[in-house]
Amino acid sequence: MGKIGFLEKIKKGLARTRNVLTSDLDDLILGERVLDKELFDEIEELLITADMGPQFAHDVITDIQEKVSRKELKNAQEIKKILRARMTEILRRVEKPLHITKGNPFVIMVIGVNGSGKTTTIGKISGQLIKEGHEVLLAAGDTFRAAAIEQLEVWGKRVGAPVVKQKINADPAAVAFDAMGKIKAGYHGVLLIDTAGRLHTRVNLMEELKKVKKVISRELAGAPQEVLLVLDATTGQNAVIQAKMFKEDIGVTGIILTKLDGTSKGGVVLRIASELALPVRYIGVGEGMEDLRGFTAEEFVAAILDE
Ligand SMILES: Nc1nc2c(ncn2[C@@H]2O[C@H](COP(=O)(O)OP(=O)(O)O)[C@@H](O)[C@H]2O)c(=O)[nH]1
Ligand SMILES: [Mg+2]
Repeated sequence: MGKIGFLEKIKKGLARTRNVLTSDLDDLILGERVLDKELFDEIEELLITADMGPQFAHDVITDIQEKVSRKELKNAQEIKKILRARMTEILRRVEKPLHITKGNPFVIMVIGVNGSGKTTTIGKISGQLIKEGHEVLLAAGDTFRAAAIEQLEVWGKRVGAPVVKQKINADPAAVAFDAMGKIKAGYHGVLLIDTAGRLHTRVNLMEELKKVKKVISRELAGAPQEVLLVLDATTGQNAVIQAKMFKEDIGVTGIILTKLDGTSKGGVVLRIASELALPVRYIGVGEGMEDLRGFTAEEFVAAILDE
C-alpha cells in the first residue's frame, strides 16, 4: 500500500478524533474570542474528550497561557498552530522505528493482554521482515489456547516462517527454550516469541512472562533485544493502564498500537508518549498483512489534524 493509501486509512479511522480537533475546536476559536480562562478551560476539556489525557491537555494550555502573557499570541486561531507543534514535539520523542541488523540473532518477545492483536501483529511483522530479506522464526508461546497455536501456524505458512511449538498447556518457557536452542545451533535471524495474554490472575501472567524472559536471556546474553507491548487503541485509557503494568512488571522496550482503524480514541498515543515515554514502534490499522506501519509523528499528526 502506498503512503497516501495508508494515510487515508488512518485518517478514516481517526475521523472522530479529528472531528473534535477540527470542527469543535474551530467553533471555539473562530471569531473574536477573548483569550481568557473560560476559553482555555473549554479547550482543555476538548483535548481530554479526544482522549489525549489530562497531562497533555494541561501542558498545551500552559503553553498557550504563557504565550498569551508574553503577548506572543494575537488571536485564538493561532491556538491550533500551538496544538500542532506540541503534538508533533511530543510524538517525535516516541518516533523510534525498530531497526534490526542482519547477521545476528535478534529476539523479540511480544506481550499484551488477550485480543490486543499480538499474534496478528507478529504475522504482519514477519511478512514485512521476510520481504526485507530477513530470516524469521516464530515461537508459539501462547500455550493457553489451542487456537492461539494454530493461528500462529497459519501466519507462519502464509509468510513462510517456521514455527517452534509444543502442545497446548505446555510450559511457555519450555517453548522459548526450544526456540533459543535453534539460535544456539547457529540460527542468526529474527525470532519472534508469541505469549499468552490471559491467565487466571495478573500475578500468574506476569510470573509466566518473567520466566519466559529469563530463559531467553539465560540462553543468549543481551536477549530479548526487544520486548514489544501490543496495545489495543480502542481501549483508550485502559491501554495506558496496561502499559504501566507491563512496563513495571516485565520491562518494555517498545509499543505497538493496534486497531487505530475505527476508533475515536486515537489521541491515546499522546498519553502513551507523554506519560510513559516508551517508543512507539508500529501502528496497526487493519487485519491485513499490509496494515502495519512504522510510526511517524508527522503522519499521525496529519491524520488527526488535517481536513
Ligand atoms: N481492525 C483491526 N483489527 C485488528 C488489528 N490488529 C489485530 N486485529 C484483530 O484483533 C483480533 C485479535 O487479534 P489477535 O492477534 O488474535 O490478538 P492476541 O490475542 O493478542 O494474539 C483479531 O480478530 C485480529 O484480526 C488492527 O490493527 N485493526
Ligand atoms: Mg494470540
